[in-house]
Amino acid sequence: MKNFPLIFGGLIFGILLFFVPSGRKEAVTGKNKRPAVNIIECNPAAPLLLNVTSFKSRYGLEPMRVRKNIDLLTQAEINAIKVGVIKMKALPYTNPTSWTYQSAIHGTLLTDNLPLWNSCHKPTEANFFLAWHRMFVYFFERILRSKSGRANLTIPYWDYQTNLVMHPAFRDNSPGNPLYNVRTAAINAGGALPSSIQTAFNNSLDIIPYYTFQSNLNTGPHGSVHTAISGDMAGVTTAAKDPIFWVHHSEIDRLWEVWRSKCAGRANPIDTTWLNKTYTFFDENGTPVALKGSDVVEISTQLNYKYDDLPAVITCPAARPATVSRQTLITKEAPVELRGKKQNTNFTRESAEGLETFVSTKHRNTFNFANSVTPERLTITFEGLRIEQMPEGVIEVYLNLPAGQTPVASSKYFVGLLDLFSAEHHNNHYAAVQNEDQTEIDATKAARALGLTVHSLQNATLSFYVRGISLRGTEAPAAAQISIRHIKFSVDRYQN
Ligand SMILES: [Cu+2]
Repeated sequence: MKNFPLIFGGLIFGILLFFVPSGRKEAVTGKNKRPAVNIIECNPAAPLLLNVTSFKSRYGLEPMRVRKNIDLLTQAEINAIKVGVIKMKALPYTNPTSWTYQSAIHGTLLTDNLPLWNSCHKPTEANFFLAWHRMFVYFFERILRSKSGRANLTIPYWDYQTNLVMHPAFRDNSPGNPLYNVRTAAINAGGALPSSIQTAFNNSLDIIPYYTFQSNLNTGPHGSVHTAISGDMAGVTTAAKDPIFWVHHSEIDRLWEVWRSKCAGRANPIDTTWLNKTYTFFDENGTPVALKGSDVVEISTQLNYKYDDLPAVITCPAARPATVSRQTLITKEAPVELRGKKQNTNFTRESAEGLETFVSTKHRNTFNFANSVTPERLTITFEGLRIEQMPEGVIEVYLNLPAGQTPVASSKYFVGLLDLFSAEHHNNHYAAVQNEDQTEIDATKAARALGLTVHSLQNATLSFYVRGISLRGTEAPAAAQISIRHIKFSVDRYQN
């Protein structure tokens, strides 16, 4: 109860927020030509700051709720989700608990710029990708639950490791099904996502430093699921309109916990910037509420939910996150053009100044890619992505794939997936800004498997392969039209 004045004050400010016209809001709506994403309302004035203690005063003592694998849901549970979605979709879009308002918090093409709209995927806030989406899904789940009338409703997760086919409830196009959306035809016909998505998720979970894990999860498999499903899911400004978005992000949230449960040095951030970062959302009453990074690190004790296949509390021996320094070794300046199904590019005779420094300062021609807390890590950065045609599938990237060899994601040459989700967003909104439209892949696993030396890095080849959706055992045709201005190889060094 000692937080009562804080809560009461927050409530008053929250109420005021809806009656006091915001000058900033007016200034913004007057200029509809400006890209919506540049106007970011992360924090409406004085939201109610929540934490474990104030949760209890506000929402009462809540039971532990369990997020389940979507394939294990009963028909009654699926029906309750449908009821909630129908009710949210029926509300006016200006209501913060409506379907349109909630999806607009992630991103929208509407120009009203109501509080919190377009909060997501700012390039400068990539370090908060997992935390922001954890809060976003959590408060959306509270809203959906209250609309559904089912006391223990949770958002199920789509476990890509056990099933690459979208749940039928989301593909059923009978009139009135609120979970149906227009997507890649082969997906809605029951086709399987490419299995390279499974490999890419697994590779992310192998990465020990938090920010590297998060980045590789975000800009590889997470984004590739978005673009492979396509339709609304392919763009940041529309993604959360597709009901499958929430199931996808429940899985992304679960994978954060799966990663933690693997221990061996994996640990959440401890830097104060991350811990104190505050984001605002709306709860089921339409009240603006805020959480800090430090409020979402233990889901069962802080947010009262767990996943059906994981322990409620994950305990690992204490680990100290490593610090990172990056050295760029090779840059390929010449643009790479992917036109169609596959493309090779090599780095012979490209700019390699960093490489000379690396060799001379370290007196060696090997890398330390050992699988430990503080190895060196190889990152490939793709700058200046331009997408003219999105593939109906994913783009697999291979390192030093021998000529004539069939690209297979389970092979040692597989590096990861080229993320077009965030790049597409930047193309729309940051086209004038250099270096914004970039993505990267952690290539350490392939580098280790290939026994990469400085010399072999200098002669590296990258191969791009467009992989389509697999429908009844046959890969659907898929092609892309993409150009990349620069490709860089960097080595990150970690120190404990
Ligand atoms: Cu997403």
